[in-house]
Amino acid sequence: MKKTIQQLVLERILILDGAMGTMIQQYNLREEDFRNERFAHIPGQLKGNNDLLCLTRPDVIRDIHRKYLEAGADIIETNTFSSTTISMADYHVQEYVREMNQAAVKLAREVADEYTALNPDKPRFVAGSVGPTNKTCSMSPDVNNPAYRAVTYDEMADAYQQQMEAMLESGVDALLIETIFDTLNAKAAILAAERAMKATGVKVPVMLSVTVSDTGGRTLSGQTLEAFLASVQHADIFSVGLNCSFGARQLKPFLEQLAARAPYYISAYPNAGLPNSLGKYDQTPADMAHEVKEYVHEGLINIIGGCCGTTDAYIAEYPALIAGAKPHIPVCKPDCMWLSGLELLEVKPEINFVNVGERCNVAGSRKFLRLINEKKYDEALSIARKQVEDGALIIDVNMDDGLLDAKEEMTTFLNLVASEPEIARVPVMIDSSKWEVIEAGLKCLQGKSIVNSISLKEGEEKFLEHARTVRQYGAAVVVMAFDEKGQADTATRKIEVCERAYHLLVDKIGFNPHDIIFDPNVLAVATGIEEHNNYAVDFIEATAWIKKNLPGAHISGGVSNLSFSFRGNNYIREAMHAVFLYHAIQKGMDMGIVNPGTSVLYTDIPADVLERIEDVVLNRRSDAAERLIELADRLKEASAGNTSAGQPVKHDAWRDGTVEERLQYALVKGIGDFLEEDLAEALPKYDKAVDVIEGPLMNGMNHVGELFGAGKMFLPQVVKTARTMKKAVAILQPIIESEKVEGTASAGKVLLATVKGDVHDIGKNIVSVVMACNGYDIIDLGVMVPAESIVQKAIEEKVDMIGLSGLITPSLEEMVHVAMELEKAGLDIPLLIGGATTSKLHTALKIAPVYHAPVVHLKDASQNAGVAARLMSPKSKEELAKELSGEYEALRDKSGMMKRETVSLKEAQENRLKLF
Ligand code: THG
Repeated sequence: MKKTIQQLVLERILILDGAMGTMIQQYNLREEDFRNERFAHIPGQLKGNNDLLCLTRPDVIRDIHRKYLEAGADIIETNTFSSTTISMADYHVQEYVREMNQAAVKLAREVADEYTALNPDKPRFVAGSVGPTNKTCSMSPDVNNPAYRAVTYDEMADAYQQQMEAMLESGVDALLIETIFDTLNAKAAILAAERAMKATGVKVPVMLSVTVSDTGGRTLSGQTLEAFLASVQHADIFSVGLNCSFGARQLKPFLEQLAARAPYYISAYPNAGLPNSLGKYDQTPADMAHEVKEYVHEGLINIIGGCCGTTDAYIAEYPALIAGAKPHIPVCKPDCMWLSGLELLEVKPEINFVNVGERCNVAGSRKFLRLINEKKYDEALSIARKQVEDGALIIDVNMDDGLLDAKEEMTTFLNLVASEPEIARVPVMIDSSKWEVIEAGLKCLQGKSIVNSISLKEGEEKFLEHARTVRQYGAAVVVMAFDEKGQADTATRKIEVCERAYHLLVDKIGFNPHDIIFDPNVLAVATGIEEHNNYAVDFIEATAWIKKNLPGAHISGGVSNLSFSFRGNNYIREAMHAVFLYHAIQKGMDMGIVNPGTSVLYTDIPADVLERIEDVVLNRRSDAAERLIELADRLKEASAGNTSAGQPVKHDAWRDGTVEERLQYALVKGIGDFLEEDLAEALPKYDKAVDVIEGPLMNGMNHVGELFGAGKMFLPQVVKTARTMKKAVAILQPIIESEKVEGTASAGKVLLATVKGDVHDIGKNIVSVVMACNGYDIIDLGVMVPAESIVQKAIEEKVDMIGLSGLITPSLEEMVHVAMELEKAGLDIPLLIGGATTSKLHTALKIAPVYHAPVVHLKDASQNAGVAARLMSPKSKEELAKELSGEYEALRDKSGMMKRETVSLKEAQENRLKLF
């Protein structure tokens, strides 16, 4: 009987194969290979759609699988990284995804089985490769609209489920959800895997592999690896690991982080080192093996393979490396609650209290309600930001108002929160009495959040159904002490309801007890109704009982409810909350929905006030309420005129700097609140409004670039910075316009695009701003722009120059493709090249040779205006072209690649001739 992966992983380190793309490149396939006769009718280019080769060149894919098996791979991955309707839509072949997945699994299965038959002691396995797709659920591709999403969670889950069902039916041994860059995409994939396994009746191990995007070790969507682990904690996971990102050496510290916390087997498949300036990987198999050896020796891994740049030669190094080595032993499951936003919140027993910010609640804050009603989301976000600054570890969000579309507002607000890294750092508590609103909220959050709330109000069945759904989305849950009879008010009732709910959740459906938060109902005291007097005591008693008798569970409550009868007297209210928390926390209350801005401490309350408040909270005398009301009235008179009622107004130290310093700080932190006043102050100091942009604002942006490069900022923060920059420019725009000399013509027309395959546009957007400020008309085609669209638009709009942007390595090749298309179309428009992986060397070697017009590489956005000005005058353009060709020539000579490039120029020119 063939051993399973689960059995083998206990015995030794398993070898995964290497890159599929790198191997495919070696076959030098042409458009006809990808297209074949079968896809002759499909418009656009199919070359580059590697997954399609399972249908059009199965011999090549089979050959690659065989090479990896020959090299010693225990597990081979199907050639299906992009085989979802979402990714395939780019190539207009989305209707074939089912067949593609089936064919891919069949190919891999056959070859793997053939090798197993040759040596049954080394069984071979097939993992279904599931990539992240080309879209992201938790980020907006549109800088102007951070709430926008190009794809929804449901669409993503459906597309994945379709792919996975085809894989499971065709015989995969595991599902490998890989190159995870957005945890919300991954959560949709995990849900899809569960659904697909249920639908097909085939259960296989689920493997996850994350890619980190910056040297700080975060995902592209900004999560730390610890936060990621919390987000996927609900899933039945076989292994977790890292792939792509960096070479083995650079990946190691992050692998260590993961292995120290993840209660799963650990996998790693790094790139063959870091790419050089041409986007190629130079590391040799022996070099890579040398780095991987450390993983093996330190017991970090269970599964090892290769990503970009690796081939069978790299994998062939592994068998000797792992022989006799001890596999990693997974750590234990956490013994506490894990929550996450972009960062992890570990609610350990030693944390005595977690405060949840209550202010983003349309029912609990008039201001928040007004802002949402008026769609002033920026200010509404400031309320959230302030709470986090004030120390809220979680923020509660509630949109339940009769006149609002709560579901839509929840979605919009949470999407906006996701693009505010200072807020998104913390987990969210989704607060609604409408189930559909809660579900909508869960679909927006990549972190592990809290559902607030479920209860036994509608009986056991509904309660458990909701609990199962909560778990499926990977959230923790607040359980209100409500049942079919209504709200539990006495200690006995609270205990009875919570105990019943606990056993249903834990015993009946195996809900993780650490993920249960009981809310025994904080109800208003001192209302004048005698039955209400013991409410706080009842809560505290129930808390003590729950803590002792329902292991793992947490206790929370809406603290501000307690003091409703003292509305209008903030000091008394806050003092009451402090007193209540002081007693409840001692008995085990470990969470609470509170106003994090409160400044009243239990120890600061004067003795006479404290006595009267404790009389009320602890229900110590029958006239307690009257005596507190009397005291409250006296205090109110005394503090008349003191509007802040015990809350000193906070002063931000950064506001004391020079205007340049403030602008830079605002940019780096992405704070738009003071831009108006700071820019107004800066303007008189500069000649022209444009100078403010090119001076202090660009300095700020450059500082951001440095911080990002040093791993001290992560992408969502940078995106926010770009938005703030945009906002600053929008404020200056009218002044720039008015400073333009009347009747001045446009400085020129510039077409900008992020090339196909790439979604990054921060750099491009900055260029757009800077160029627009310099009087250029900008036509921005956005991201993922195919070469055909660039050519067509350039002709239609008669642009003066084209700027191409890209951040990822494959964009380099796409830029060459665009340049070739421009040449083919007989155009003479200068080309500007920019973006993180681009370089002067690559431009000289690969792009300039295929296009006869000037091709200029720009190091950063500040160079654009200068170069553009030179391109606009025929004389200086010629000079620039000469300079460039000299420089490029020298670079080409230096790297000795002249010959090959001359050929491709000739090829391009021949193509051009064909057209005429
Ligand atoms: N349990 C759980 N969730 C809850 C509650 C609870 N969510 C809502 C609420 N109760 C907790 N949140 C608040 C928020 C604000 C106030 C009270 C509870 C509050 N607001 C001021 C008032 O009404 O006087 C409004 C002041 C203003 O407009 O600024 O007191 O119990 N699970």
